[in-house]
Amino acid sequence: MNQAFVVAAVALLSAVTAITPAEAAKPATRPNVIFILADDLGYGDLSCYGQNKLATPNIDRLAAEGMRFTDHYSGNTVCSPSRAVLMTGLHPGHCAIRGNGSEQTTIRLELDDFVLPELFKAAGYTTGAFGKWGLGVTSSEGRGNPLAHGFDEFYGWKSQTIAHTYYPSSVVHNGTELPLEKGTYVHDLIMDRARNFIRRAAEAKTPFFCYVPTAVPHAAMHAPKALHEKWRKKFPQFDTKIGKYGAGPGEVCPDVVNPIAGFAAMMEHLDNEVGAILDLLAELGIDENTLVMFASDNGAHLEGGHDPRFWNSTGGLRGHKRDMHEGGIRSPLLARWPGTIKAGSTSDHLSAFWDVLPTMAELTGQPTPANIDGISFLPTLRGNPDQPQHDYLYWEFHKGPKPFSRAVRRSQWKAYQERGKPLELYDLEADPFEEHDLAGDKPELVGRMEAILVEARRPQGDQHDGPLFCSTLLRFTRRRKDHPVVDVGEGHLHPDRLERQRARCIGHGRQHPAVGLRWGITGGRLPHVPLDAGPVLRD
Ligand SMILES: [Ca+2]
Repeated sequence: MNQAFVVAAVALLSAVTAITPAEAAKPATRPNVIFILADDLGYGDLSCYGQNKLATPNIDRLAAEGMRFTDHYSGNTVCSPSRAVLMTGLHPGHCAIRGNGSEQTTIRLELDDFVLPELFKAAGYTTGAFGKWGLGVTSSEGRGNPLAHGFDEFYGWKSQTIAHTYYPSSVVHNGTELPLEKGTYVHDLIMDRARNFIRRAAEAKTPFFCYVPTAVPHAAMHAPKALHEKWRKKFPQFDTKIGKYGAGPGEVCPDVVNPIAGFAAMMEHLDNEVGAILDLLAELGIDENTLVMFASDNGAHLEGGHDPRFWNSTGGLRGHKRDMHEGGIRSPLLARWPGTIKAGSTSDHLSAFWDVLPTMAELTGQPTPANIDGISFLPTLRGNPDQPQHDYLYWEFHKGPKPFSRAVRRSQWKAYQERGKPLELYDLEADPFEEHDLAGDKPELVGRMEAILVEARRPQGDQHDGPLFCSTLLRFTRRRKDHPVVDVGEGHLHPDRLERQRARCIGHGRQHPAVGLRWGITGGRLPHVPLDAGPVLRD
């Protein structure tokens, strides 16, 4: 035995014996992850972020026993594009989904996107999603279904617009639509399923990723009756106010007497359920091996009779859902992982939804996918000061074919631009509520921000009309034996119709020469190949 080996062996032995019992008890690999995504919850809606008209003691436990981020951002300012960013790790200048749209065609992830649940699958996790998917019809075959993107189990609303009511006529479990009795408050069934999933995975000793995209507190302001009555007594002055909203298609969306009380009751209910999840982790003995995160998909809303001004739902930040001011995109982010994340800690690390995928890659020991925009914030969670930083964060939001509003955050500086209007510039350190536009005083900085607005994005065709329809329409999605099957929205195209559709796609490409078409075999994750020399292949 050579001397160097002996020295190394002794050093290793010393290192092993130096480990304290507390360190030895730390889980070494593959922690469970629970990601609770609130819907339209504002930066100021949690008491740990300053809410003082209602309390969220259980959600606050995530902050008291973990880390609270002050400068975290949603993926976009409305549901679908924000969720697409969370799934893909691409910021809104690169992510294909940049606005809400048709659940049949425009807001579905691509089958060859490598997305968050697939990352967990690659790491050997069991995966479940419970609530509002927001990226397609969950009972459909193919791209709209969360099971096509790496989830082992899905239980929740059939579609994003049906999730506007908490009393839908059906719920979807693993692609199958199940009728519900009239008056069933589906949110409770969903949360039960989420807890059942956690329990089953823990008892099977399988690491799990449990994604809980709850619809709370999105309109309609439907809350459990007893809690709603409790809050009506506290705020009787709003009993004359009726919250109206709609859900579709063909769904009943009851009016809400006193939607102010409805909001408080929804929040209390969600808070209790987060508490129930934390109690379950303790009961199952997996507290110290489970990372629980909580965030919101966009800022506070103004719908269904909700009054974010009464609640100070944005915490004073300017703007709401659907715009790019801070109140539309800044999100709470809480992360609790006892024994690893320092209890009661706060971080001002500049981060956004596109950072979640690489964070989870690092957490699970998986390679970070190439060409994504996120940066892992696991060092911050672990208290490691060696945290790589973004040069900037970028967003764009589409209400139609072109970006409607855009924003850049770079250190304390915020650039904001609505279509057709001059760029505005704010110093968030001195002016957190974006009240003083400094664009006229800082031409050099404005120039840099304008350059970022150009460099940060790839052009995108109109996601609401033909070109994307073509890209949806004419793609091989899988091969069944020797028969290529082409995704045509909700159905499949057999080989004898292929030529007709191919010709139609070429024709469409010639009518729209400025936009690209995608064409390729995606079931086997092969590269896309051009359909025709005419259309430009879109990345
Ligand atoms: Ca939302």
